[in-house]
Amino acid sequence: MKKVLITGIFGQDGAFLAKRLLSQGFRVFGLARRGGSIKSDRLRYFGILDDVEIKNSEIIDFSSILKLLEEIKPDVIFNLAAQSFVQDSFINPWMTSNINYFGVLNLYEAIRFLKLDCKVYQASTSEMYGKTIDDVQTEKSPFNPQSPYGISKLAAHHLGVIYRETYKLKISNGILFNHESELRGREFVTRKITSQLVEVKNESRDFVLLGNLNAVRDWGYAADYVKAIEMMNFSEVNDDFVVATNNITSVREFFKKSAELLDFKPIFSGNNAEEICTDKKTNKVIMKIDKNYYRPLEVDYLRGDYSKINSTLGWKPETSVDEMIEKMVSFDLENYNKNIYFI
Ligand code: NAP
Ligand code: F7E
Repeated sequence: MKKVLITGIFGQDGAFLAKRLLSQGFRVFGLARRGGSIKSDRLRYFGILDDVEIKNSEIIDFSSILKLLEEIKPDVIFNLAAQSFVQDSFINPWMTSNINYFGVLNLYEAIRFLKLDCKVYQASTSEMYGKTIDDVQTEKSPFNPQSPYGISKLAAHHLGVIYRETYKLKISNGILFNHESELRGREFVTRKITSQLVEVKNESRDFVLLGNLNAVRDWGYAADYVKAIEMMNFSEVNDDFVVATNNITSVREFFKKSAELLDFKPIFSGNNAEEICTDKKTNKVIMKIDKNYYRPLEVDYLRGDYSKINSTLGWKPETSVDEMIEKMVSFDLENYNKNIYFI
């Protein structure tokens, strides 16, 4: 039975991936930092917490990673562990860089030291493109990161390329564009919108406070995207692949679609920080701008071309952004007040 190690297993992608791999009979180990039981909520939600072998470890502690790899000797590693919140990377740039770059260096050096012949997936990101020049980003588009998060991930991305070429490590970098789900952390804008709009509907919140409504993202569904990363790590190819939908939606449109599913009639008025959204049915304000949610530097526009992974591995997105928003809104409605947090 193949042994798979997933770092960051308590996160959104870790949970979807563990569920997929367990259902195919793999032995799944999960690297996670010690923490309250709330961190394992996603695995508990899928009913798989007892099926994964959780190892408490720290990606930034080299000796801890070395001992873990020596003990497990995994055939396949998915490195998902990261400080993944872009806004937080401006507040904690050192820790973000430490986890997202030096953590990856630790992993690759431990693999080299132990001479493991394993496949590795590294979670690269569309944030590496940052201030984009191309209308649609491919594996060949220039990188121009706009945050400490983007820089840390770009450094790790290049490290993977260098270790693949120099030491023949079997590394694939997945350049994943934003992917969301009902298991997404509530600080990210999509789940913030769906969960807080449900609270507005239930009258336990007055309105949703948001930042830049004009930001445009290529949003896909996380369950589709973990299928792509599984395909990368179980193929013979070691390469870099964009995973995206090639469809774009602004934050404003995402809010509007979510509000309409909850039977609001959203009307936007005002400009910039004075913009509000009113429910035409009740005349109540359901969204306001809070400048605290503006980023020091913004990534305005991302749109990915998934042709390479489609022609090489046969992957394509299956869930549209509208279907995904429906899933997220339904989930938040059903689970309102049930204390399911997915932090
Ligand atoms: P997530 O929900 O934030 O999960 C990341 C996990 O990493 C968390 O469970 C976190 O655990 C863990 N972690 C953080 N620091 C760690 C450390 N020092 N040692 C061990 N574990 C640590 O992120 P996700 O959305 O599932 O994304 C998975 C990966 O893909 C991340 O690397 C992210 O940067 C990348 N990515 C995500 C997207 C997206 O749109 N979702 C797009 C492109 C790339 P704690 O609770 O202990 O912090
Ligand atoms: O922001 C704008 C914000 O925090 C999306 C991570 O998974 O995807 C994610 O990074 C956009 C930004 O995701 C609010 O300014 C407006 O333009 O949901 P987000 P992100 O920064 O794109 C990439 C691919 C990753 O790799 C990351 O790990 O929405 N926005 N108002 C807001 N964002 C938040 N969070 N909160 C707001 O109130």
